[in-house]
Amino acid sequence: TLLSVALAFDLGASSGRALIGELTDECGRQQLRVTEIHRFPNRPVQVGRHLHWDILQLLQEVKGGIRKAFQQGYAVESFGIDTWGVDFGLLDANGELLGNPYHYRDPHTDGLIAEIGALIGKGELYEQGGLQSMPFNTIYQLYAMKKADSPQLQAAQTLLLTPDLLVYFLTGCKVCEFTMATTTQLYMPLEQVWNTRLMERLDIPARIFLEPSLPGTLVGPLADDVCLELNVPKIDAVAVGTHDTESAVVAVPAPPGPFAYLVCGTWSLLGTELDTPIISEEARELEFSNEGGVGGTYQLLKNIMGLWILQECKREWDERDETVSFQELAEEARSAAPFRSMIDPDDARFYGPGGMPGKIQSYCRETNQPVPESKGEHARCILESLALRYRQALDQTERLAGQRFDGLHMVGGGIQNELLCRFTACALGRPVWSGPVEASAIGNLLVQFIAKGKCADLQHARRLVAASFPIDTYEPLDDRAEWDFAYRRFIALTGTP
Ligand code: ADP
Ligand code: LRH
Repeated sequence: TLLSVALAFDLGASSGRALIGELTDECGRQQLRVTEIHRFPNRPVQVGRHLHWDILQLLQEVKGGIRKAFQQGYAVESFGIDTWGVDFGLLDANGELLGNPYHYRDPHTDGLIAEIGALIGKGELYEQGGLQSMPFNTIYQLYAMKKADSPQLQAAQTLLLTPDLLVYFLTGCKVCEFTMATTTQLYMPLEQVWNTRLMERLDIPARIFLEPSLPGTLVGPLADDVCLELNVPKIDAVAVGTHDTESAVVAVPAPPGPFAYLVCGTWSLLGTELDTPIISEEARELEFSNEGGVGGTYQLLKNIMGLWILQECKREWDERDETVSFQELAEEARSAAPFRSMIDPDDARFYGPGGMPGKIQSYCRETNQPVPESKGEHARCILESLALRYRQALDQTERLAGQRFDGLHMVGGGIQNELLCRFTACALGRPVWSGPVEASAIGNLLVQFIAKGKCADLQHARRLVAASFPIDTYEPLDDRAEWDFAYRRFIALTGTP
């Protein structure tokens, strides 16, 4: 029996997709069946000095996904949208979008971590926001606009974070979903209120922030004109865990009890799920984030540069007409020599777009290591370095949470890189359980089912994932000594145990 049908849009920094989720019950055995009906690239656009998202193109793709769902005969009852964190659009007094949203990698936030840190105090910022200071956090973006005397910011009446903005375009309803709100660094997770005092001190207008709504809130139905345009019925939008990372954590197939996870895509988010934030001195020193999650959880996690580095190498090689797939890159990495050179993936030079192979080479040259030349050597260097960074972040998570984890759950697009999963298991000396790939979209669907009372809670949701999707296990190999030695080199290189 078909219990419920929902539609999820998951927009990552590199691509977006629409998945249909059908919740079924066969003789008391519930399962979730997912079908991908639409996939599209997410390509930022450089305009003058600024980097923007093509928000209208993304809206067009979402509309296309809704239309396709009904054309293909799915009796969709609701939809939800999750996206990458921190970014936003500003609405004027008439509810119209003021300008193209900035991409979080726009250089206008360069230097602002230090500037706001000096103004407010790094300790105070962390105590109040509980977040790793990343240059892209909404606070720095708004401060950059303020410093530029942005007429947009002056005219702004409402700030809508990207998923809320897309939902607004489709329904006309304005909400601020909680998990995204906690990525702004302007929200206080302990007090559970906006940090209006900090806004005042930075001259960021408090009027533009809406009261956060919890994941699972019903936003409203598709607007009449959208239904007419797409020739679809008035289905409801649900504010899911609209931050993609939080949706992904919902779909980690862990049994009850503490677990460690790695959400592996453009970024690598490694951490554990908690009931309350940990905002200690040690957490501040290690710069761990406490992000609001689904179902009253907090995610203590480290934001690691991730497969962005490989993605950017691939983009550069593709542009030079040496087109290569991620699969081929993994193959070439497999045949390259092990532990030749390593990078600190979180070195600031790797953050901005462009020239990535050259940045890796200069890092290796500066640190007196062999310089990677071939694509395989670059890819091997990136994948080994990421695996070592994961070991470091898992150790730190354990220290902060006072837990020991038997292994690591990996979810997200990056787990299609089997070599990375293998390397991670070897670096950790513990098993890696990988799957599902489309964790964010699946978590998005599950929160819709929870909102409709078809699924009880997070635990029920995770049981459904475990029952519905294949999970692969990677055991460490017998090259422990080599990985331990490489880890010591990595720690010496990055300087933080
Ligand atoms: P995001 O949602 O952040 O855009 P995804 O979760 O879609 O990212 O993951 C994208 C990453 O997954 C890419 O950077 C790439 O490294 C990896 N990837 C995607 N497809 C494959 C594949 N077929 N083989 C190996 N890796 C892949
Ligand atoms: C991953 C992610 C991550 C960061 C970044 C901006 O897609 O959401 O959690 O916040 O994007």
